[in-house]
Amino acid sequence: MVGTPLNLKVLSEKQPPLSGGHRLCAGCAEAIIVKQVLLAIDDPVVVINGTGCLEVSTTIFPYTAWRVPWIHVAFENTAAVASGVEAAYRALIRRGGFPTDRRVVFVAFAGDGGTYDIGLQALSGALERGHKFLYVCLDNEGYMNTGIQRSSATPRGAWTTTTPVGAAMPGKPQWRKDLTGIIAAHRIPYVAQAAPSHWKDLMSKVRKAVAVDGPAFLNVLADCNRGWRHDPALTLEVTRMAVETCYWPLFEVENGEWRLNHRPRRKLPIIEYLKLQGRFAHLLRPEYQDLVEEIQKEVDRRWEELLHRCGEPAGT
Ligand SMILES: Cc1ncc(C[n+]2csc(CCOP(=O)(O)OP(=O)(O)O)c2C)c(N)n1
Repeated sequence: MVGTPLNLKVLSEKQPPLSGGHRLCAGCAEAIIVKQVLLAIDDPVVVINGTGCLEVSTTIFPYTAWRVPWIHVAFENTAAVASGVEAAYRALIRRGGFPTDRRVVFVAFAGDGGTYDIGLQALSGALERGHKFLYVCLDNEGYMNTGIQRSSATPRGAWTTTTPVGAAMPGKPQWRKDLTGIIAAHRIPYVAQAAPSHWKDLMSKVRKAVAVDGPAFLNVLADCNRGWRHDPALTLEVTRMAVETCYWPLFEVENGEWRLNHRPRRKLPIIEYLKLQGRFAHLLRPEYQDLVEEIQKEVDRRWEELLHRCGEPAGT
């Protein structure tokens, strides 16, 4: 992939797209991911940002932390607005009213609430119409900005304020939605799953995503220490454990071809991931051991399915 080399020396010399002084929580993965995504792109960028933590924390009136053009849109229509902006850009070029020496890249950011749930229809439509933009889902597995409510991305067994832990409920009763699989079923040119702990993998995926001629989608695990209940210093450690337990595998689907990007040398048991986070603290108690076993089985089942799709030998 052409462009600035993806090494730390060169990247540290580039100006970050978000200035210091934004109001995202200490240790928030969203700030890390936004920097990784935008620093991977050398062309001019326009950001389309659905409502959520990223938007409210970076643009507290009358200030903004964005150093790139940025548009805020409603919760439900991030992809529809990205389509409109991209279509307007193409129309301007057709009329000869826009310089074409450097192309503009359109990047949409939205949370899992805005993507898995409420913005899914707009996203599906934009992908089917073939607009050329990169959509990044910042998947922190809940509606965090409004106080840690469950979403369809929240994993089974997780505590949230709307899936409490008690006699009636062991945290969220349902399995999480496989959004990356749903997006891959749209047969767009590029779909991938990434994590900020594996920054080079993530940034290489961004490079591929913005190079394709059509829509691209990245689902990125976005640790939220407020909602996941852990020390803010552990963001990347928790994220790495999500990858090493195969809870959050790193893979890509390029023109329909599935490829695994990281195979842990030793697949760790899911409890290693669960025990780092207060939202799963109850699962360490003896009465929830059956649920932990069920979660392990589901992780294994999804991992084996992925290995099969990627043409990899079966796991252990
Ligand atoms: C149509 C609509 N419903 C509800 C809200 C209130 N609201 C604002 S942000 C938010 C949560 C966003 O969750 P998510 O998309 O997962 O992003 P996060 O804040 O977790 O990054 C909600 C429910 C809204 N702004 N618009």
